[in-house]
Amino acid sequence: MSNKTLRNFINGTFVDHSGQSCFDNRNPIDNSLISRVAEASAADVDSAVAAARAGLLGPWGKMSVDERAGLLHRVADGVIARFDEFLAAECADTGKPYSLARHIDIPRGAANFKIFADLVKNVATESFQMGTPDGAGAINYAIRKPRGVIGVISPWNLPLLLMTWKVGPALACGNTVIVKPSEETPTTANLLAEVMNEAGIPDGVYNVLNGFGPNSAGEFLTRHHGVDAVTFTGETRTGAAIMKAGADRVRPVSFELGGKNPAIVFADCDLEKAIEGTMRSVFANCGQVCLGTERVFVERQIFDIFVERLRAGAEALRPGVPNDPDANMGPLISLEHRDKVLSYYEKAKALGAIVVTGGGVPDMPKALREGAWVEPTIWTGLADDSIIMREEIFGPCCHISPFDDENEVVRRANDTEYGLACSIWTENTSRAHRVAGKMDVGLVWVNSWFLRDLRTPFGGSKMSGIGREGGVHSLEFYTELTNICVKL
Ligand code: NAD
Ligand code: 6OD
Repeated sequence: MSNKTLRNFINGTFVDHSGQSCFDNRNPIDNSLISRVAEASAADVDSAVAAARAGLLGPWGKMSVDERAGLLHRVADGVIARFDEFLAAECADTGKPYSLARHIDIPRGAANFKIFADLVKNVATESFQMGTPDGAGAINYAIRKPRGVIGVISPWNLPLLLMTWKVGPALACGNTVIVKPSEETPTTANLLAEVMNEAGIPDGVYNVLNGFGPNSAGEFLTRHHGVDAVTFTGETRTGAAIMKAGADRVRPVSFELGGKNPAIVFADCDLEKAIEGTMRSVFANCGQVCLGTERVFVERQIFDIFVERLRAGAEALRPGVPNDPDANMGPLISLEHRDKVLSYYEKAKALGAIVVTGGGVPDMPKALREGAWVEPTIWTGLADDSIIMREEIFGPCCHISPFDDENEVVRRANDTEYGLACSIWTENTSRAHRVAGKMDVGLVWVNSWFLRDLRTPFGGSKMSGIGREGGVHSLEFYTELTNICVKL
């Protein structure tokens, strides 16, 4: 039993948690206790907001862009210097394989600071000359200012990566932040607080509040009048609650929400690449990636071989603990989330799906039986309007349907309330561009998946989000533009 307690981090200090209510942080591989976590009260939220507001006026607010960027490089270097600690913490909180977190979560957690620090140094603002009746003219130029205190609410699936994806640009633009990590995965936000202090980030610039959503730190933060903007990644219905919380003060929000992403596999694809990519897009991180594929459409000529190859791939996946070099699949995030995923597995059966593989809980060694393990699962045979095809499941599963022509598959793939991502597999370049342009989503990958250039716009349409972040689009959200018009 662990006796470690994670504390809230306010104004550069881990605050005393005596007398505070604490909750358990459990490891999903076996449900063992990792740590206790001090839940932030409304008074802690007030203190964090006061610290973050003061932080805007302190040394942070007076630094040049170069000075701030230099400090953010030190933060990135500090994460890399403590790589193994971040890796162990992230894998304990999530159960994900070291092999995955080593290549994605931790390096991206560091890169998010460097990329945006460099970006802000190199983006010009706009300027327009205009004529005036007296002939003298005028000049307009726009300047960017930080928005102020940014509330960052993040999820559990890629905790460090998705939190720093917001914190990196927010700080690069000169804001201060209050992070509310997911209650399921609080550890790396806490470790990052130590790195912030080691790097010399001034007090009040980075604050961390632990807790839940409704009637807890999440809601207290998003309702707080001292917060100038909220950036959120998580479920669509949570986004709706956060939007309502900020509505009376018309506060800006940036939302990265759920998805029900299609993959479209044409008969002229490179089958090896399509199978490899779809294996990743369906099963990576135990299917808990917002960009992941849950609806696969395969052209009828290759339907049977594709289903057979994906089945073989799914059955070759090896569930196991994060540091097992032979394992390539972890558990779901929690027993509660497993109940949700298993309820869809049952619904699929009840609807008459053909269960190509999986559909239940794997037989794990005794020591891991209390963990949130679930089988990778593939279905065929369901209608496009079935619940399995419409609702985000967020588990290692997909439904595969055949299609006969391009227009038909575009219509069916777009027939969803979500609009986050799509993968298209074809060797026909014209078709790739044609179909890509018709997809009602924020992100299309052709012959790949989750290939990320951080300078590009990222986000979803329809119920998958509001706004875009990445590159200059992050600057649009994390800064306020003032146009100055000078009459000559
Ligand atoms: P979630 O919405 O349950 O929780 C996300 C965060 O919001 C947590 O920190 C939680 O405590 C907080 N929260 C919950 N209710 C709140 C409230 N009323 N007010 C303020 N904060 C509140 O999401 P999750 O289960 O952690 O993550 C999985 C979901 O996130 C999936 O739907 C997935 O698609 C989505 N997601 C989207 C993206 C994207 O980029 N579009 C990326 C990752 C995850
Ligand atoms: O790569 C990113 O920047 C990003 N936001 C990824 C989101 C993954 C969702 O689970």
